[in-house]
Amino acid sequence: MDNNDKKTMLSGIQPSGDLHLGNYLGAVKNWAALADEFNCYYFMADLHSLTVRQDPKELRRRSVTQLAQYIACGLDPEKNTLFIQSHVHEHAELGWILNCYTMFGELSRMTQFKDKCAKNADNINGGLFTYPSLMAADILLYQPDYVPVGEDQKQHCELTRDVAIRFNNIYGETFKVPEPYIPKVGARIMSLGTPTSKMSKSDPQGCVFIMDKPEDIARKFRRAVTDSDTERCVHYDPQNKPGVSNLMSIYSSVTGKTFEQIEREFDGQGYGAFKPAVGDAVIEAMRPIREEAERMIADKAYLKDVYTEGARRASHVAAKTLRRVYKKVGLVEKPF
Ligand code: ATP
Ligand code: LTN
Repeated sequence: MDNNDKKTMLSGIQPSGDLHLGNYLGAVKNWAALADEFNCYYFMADLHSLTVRQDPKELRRRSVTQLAQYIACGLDPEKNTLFIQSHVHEHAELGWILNCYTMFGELSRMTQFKDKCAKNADNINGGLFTYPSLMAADILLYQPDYVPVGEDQKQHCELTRDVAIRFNNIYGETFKVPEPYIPKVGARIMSLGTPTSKMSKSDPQGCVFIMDKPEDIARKFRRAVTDSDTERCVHYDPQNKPGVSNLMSIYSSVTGKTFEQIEREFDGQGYGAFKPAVGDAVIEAMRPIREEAERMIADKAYLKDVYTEGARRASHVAAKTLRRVYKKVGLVEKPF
């Protein structure tokens, strides 16, 4: 049960593929460090994944393997509430209500919607458009203070705040208005192939998955696109040297070294030495995570226990908020 003296954190990731380095460095790694200080809720956003066509068997499998990856990345199920979004039906129900308080114009402005339309031109469905209302529901059900996400989700978090404020203005204080919580380093890990676009599972060549074998990680870093400047020195300048700056962010995130320390370490060595060094550091950081995740994926009963207990705890909180909302908007109380 929640400790009322602590603030609350909540976040989710779609189980539409294995977790990648962007998800890890921009999100999950930072979540693990918050468990003692906050009441934390993290979920597999399986309902969100349906906005893009999924193979049903794969989606089911990935929702559970993502849980194993969360735990392997350091999310202790004793300290965090870990659950599958669709197990808590209040998400879909509040999502509908909030759809009615989210404006067409607001939804039309979402960058992720525009990006996904471009990538899925043959399936621009209503769910893709109203995705942010469901995300607002995911968040507001738990009254969190902070929503830890990567930079790309900031716009959705801001829309959530606007919807919460709009609802509170009409019906009186109902939702806590949450803040996005974005890490300083790692908030936007870029593709190793196209360092001007974010690392994303839809671009497997530029994307390092936490379950990748060491030799695959090494190859992806060796082939990482660097910059065409003539000096070829390891220097942080995201405007003019996006490739090497991205590698520096990754190296800094996995080793804890500052950009100045990295520049000194590779002074006079050029990109040829830097790229494999980043690959090696990532391999070592990912090794224990991959091994632990593989071990847990084999233990289905354990994972089931974790998501069962998670859904039980999450439902308790979500049901309370939804009851208040139903009452405020004028729905008749359910008699049984
Ligand atoms: P898609 O491939 O569909 O764009 P994704 O790989 O971006 O998906 P999400 O489920 O959208 O994955 O993101 C999960 C979390 O990881 C979010 O908090 C998001 O901000 C963060 N995240 C995703 N990609 C990156 C990235 N390249 N750098 C930093 N954080 C990221
Ligand atoms: N939209 C997010 C995933 C997501 C989420 C959430 C994140 C769904 N619901 C609630 C934080 C809080 C994404 O695409 N990364």
